This record gives sequence, structure tokens and C-alpha cells, in this order.
Amino acid sequence: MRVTAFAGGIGGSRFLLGLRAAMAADRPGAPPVTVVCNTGDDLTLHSLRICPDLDTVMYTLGGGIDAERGWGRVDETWTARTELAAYGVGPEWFGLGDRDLATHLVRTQMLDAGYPLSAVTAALCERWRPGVSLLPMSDDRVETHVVIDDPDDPAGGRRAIHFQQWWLRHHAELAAHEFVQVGVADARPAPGVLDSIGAADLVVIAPSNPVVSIGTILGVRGIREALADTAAPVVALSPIVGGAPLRGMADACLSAIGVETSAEAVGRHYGGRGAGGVLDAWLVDTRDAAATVPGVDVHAVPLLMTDAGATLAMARAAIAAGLSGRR
Ligand code: FO1
Repeated sequence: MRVTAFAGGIGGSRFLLGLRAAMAADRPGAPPVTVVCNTGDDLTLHSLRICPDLDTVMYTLGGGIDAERGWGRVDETWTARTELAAYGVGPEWFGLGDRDLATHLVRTQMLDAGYPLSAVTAALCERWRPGVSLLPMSDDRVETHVVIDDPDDPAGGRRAIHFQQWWLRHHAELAAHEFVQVGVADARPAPGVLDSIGAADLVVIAPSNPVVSIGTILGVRGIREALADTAAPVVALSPIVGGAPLRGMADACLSAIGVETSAEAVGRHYGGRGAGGVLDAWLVDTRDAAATVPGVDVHAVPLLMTDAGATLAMARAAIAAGLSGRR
């Protein structure tokens, strides 16, 4: 059974651990899950290209993640970061660990040598062996920027800042008027992405940020159409439980696009496939069992990824819901 998953960073990676475990336990002969990963969080710092979501998936599934932080390497040291700060070279709001730096150095030199991001990711995964086929959503550069009120403009003008600055320096507290995925209109799906959707027996949308992670993937040319055309059922898991995001600040992103922070509202935001949306099935937490999404089968199951067992159960529920649902 071929499964393709869409995922962003920390929450999505945690879920992917369960999905990988469910496939290994229940369908041992199946090919590795293909993960189509958001690259809109990517940024360039100190001339290095950094891909937070690709690295978080790779480290989490490859056993290198710092599980408490959810991002970056376990047993990390921060000497280079401290030395940069000693020179007054920031930004101090983006933690670059010494081990993590090696990943960015290898990626940057391969990109500079002309390798596409998908080939770079495959090369990095030769070391980490994540047990999934990890694909960037595109080899073309896409960056999420956030339109805010310019604090330096008394006339009340607006300006755009990089998502990471908004997320990490400003903790998503600056009102976001709009998210602009710079480059997404011209970005082509990376090699294998559309095929992984068309040839899938099931597509699973992980409980990642529905705006800046899943929303960005869906913005890449051809991906929505591939979801509409595939014979595979499409099932998604709500990243909002009981009116709040499981992790991160997805609520700040949802309010910026006028979507209420609820499992029902996010499900309706994704929409049913019969009505121009992408979903056949929508998993909500038991607390949100009253949620309804027109044309979509809603399943209420525990969605708190408290441990490996809980995440495995969630993944099994997603697979069962996808396979039992309408297509
Ligand atoms: N998240 C933080 O909360 N603080 C950081 O300093 C930070 C640094 C960082 C460095 C590399 C990387 O791959 C991820 C990093 N993240 C950090 C997480 C990152 O902001 C998120 O994973 C996503 O980009 C937002 O969902």
C-alpha cells in the first residue's frame, strides 16, 4: 500500500513517527511512506541555506532530533552561535547549533554546486536514513513572508518580514495582515511529488500548521489538482484540539487568514474534495466530536501525541478512516 504524507515541521514529524510505525507493523511489505515536506520556512543566514522543516523531519525520523525542543540536534553545542554573538553578528533569535551547522554547510555547498534541493535532501538522508522518502515540495525557492504594520513607519505603512523572524523573534505576536509565499506561484513540484500523489493508495495530511506548512504545500502549482485527480482517498488530522493548537502558534496564523481556531473551521478551510477542497476524511480529537465538514467524513479519535503509542494509534486511525471513507 503506497502512502504519501504532507507535513511541515515539529508536529508533522512527530506524527510521521507514528505513521512509519503503523506501516511497519501493519503493512510490512509496503514501500516507504513518501513525505512531501514544506520548504516555505526556509531561510538564508550567514550565507547558509537552512531548511527547518526538512531538517526536523530528517532528524526526527533519523534519530538525531532533540525531542524536548522538537527541532535541532540532540547533544547540541552552541559555540559557533556564541562566537558569532561575540562579534555582534546575529540574529540571536535563530539558534544555530554546531552539529546543525554541518547540515547547512553540506546543503549549501551542494546547492552551490548545482544540485537541486531534492537531490541534496536525498544525499543528507543517506546519512540519516529516516525510513521515508523525503521530498521537498519544490526544488524552487519558496519563502513565507509575513505582512505586518511597519513599527518604524509613523504613517502606518506595512512591510514584510521573514516568517522565521515573525515566528521566533516576535513570537507571532505582531498582527499578521497577510502571508506571502514568495516564489510559490512559479514553484514547480519537486521530482516525484505529483507521481507520489497520483500513484498513492492513501494521502495523509499531517497535523501541521494548516496555513504556513500545509497551506504552502497546497499552493505549489499542480498539487491541488493532483489531489483532486488522485484515486487515493485524502485524510487529514486536525492540528487544533479543543480550540487550541497542539503546538506552535497556528492560531495566530489562522486568525490572520480569518479562520477560527477550531477543528471544525480548519476542516472546512481544507474543504471537501467534492466541493473544490482536498479532504475525504477529517480526524478531530474526541473533544471536538461535534465538528462537521460538508461532504467529509469526520472521525473523532484521541489526537494528543503524548507518546509513541498514542501517535501510532492516531496513524492507524487515519489509515482506517482514509480507507473506509468515500472516494
Ligand atoms: N525554533 C525556535 O523556537 N527557536 C530557534 O532558535 C529555532 C532555531 C532553528 C534552527 C534550525 C531549525 O531547523 C529549526 C529551528 N527552529 C527554532 C524551529 C523552526 O523555527 C520551526 O521548526 C519551523 O520553522 C516553524 O514551524
